[in-house]
Amino acid sequence: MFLKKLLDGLGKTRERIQESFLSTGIFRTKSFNESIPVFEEILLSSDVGITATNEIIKRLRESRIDYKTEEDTIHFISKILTNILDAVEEKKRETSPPYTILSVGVNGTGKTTTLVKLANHFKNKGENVLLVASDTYRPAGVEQLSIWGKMIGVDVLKSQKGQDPAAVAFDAIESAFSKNYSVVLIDTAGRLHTKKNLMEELKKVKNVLNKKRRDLPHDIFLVLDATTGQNALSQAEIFKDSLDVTGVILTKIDGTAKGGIIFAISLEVGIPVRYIGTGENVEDLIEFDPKIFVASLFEGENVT
Ligand SMILES: Nc1nc2c(ncn2[C@@H]2O[C@H](COP(=O)(O)OP(=O)(O)OP(=O)(O)O)[C@@H](O)[C@H]2O)c(=O)[nH]1
Ligand SMILES: [Mg+2]
Repeated sequence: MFLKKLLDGLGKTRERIQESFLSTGIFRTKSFNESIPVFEEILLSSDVGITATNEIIKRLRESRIDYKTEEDTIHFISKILTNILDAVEEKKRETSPPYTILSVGVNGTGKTTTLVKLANHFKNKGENVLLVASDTYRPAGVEQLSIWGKMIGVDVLKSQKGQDPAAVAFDAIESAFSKNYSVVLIDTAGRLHTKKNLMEELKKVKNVLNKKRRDLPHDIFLVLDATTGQNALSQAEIFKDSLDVTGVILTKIDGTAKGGIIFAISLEVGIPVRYIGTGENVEDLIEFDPKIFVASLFEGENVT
């Protein structure tokens, strides 16, 4: 089930990589040196990006392994790719309730949808979840969250248009303490008059939580839209500079062949990818696992 979702979700990126391998016969009919530029092209066309592609090719050249079979080659390439993702993988840590997550990102990347998916995920694990509509910039956002909350059976803390998002976050934590919510998910705006305003507002939300209790928020998830490719990368740089982003959630991976951006994010930005969004429904969220992700790119149906 989990794997099928990943395989379907990664459909276009997988096709791009697998078809390229099959049709060009690289590392099979061509020599190592002839294969390298073709492989480079495959990586670039999947939006792995120049820096990450160069690094992967460098590691491949340095290996100087005499690949006898296609399996050998794929196995080794998979190892290189997994190592890149593993290098930034965040270790699981203990958090005391309410486990508090702030979602941030530019407008339309999928923040609200993703928080609803997370709410559903935690609710199914038996947690008492509160969704918080801290996007006070766009009233439709509050409405959107309320509707979803009702659908999945999770409480939603609503806000008024123009209300201070930091005040909403403050109320949310008060409410979590008094009503024993074990998970608090705070949705924020993606658009304000300027980027600077947005960053300042998000910092304020974070600081209010932090004043309430030193360990809050536990996670700040940056939501990035995979279909925007290299653009997502520059957003990651900007948000990382302004906020202590603890993880990336890469959405809309189902609609793009640009899934390779995940390697650029890991290698160049150094933020671990924590979840990936594979569709518009509440179940379409997968906890990210580097090994399974890479294996499913190459091995498809054979992954176990
Ligand atoms: N195919 C696909 N669509 C997605 C995914 N995640 C979100 N979407 C769609 O992307 C659109 C925008 O999603 P929202 O959750 O409203 O994005 P947002 O970041 O909250 O937007 P703003 O609040 O306006 O900044 C919606 O149509 C979602 O259904 C995904 O993983 N796959
Ligand atoms: Mg939203």
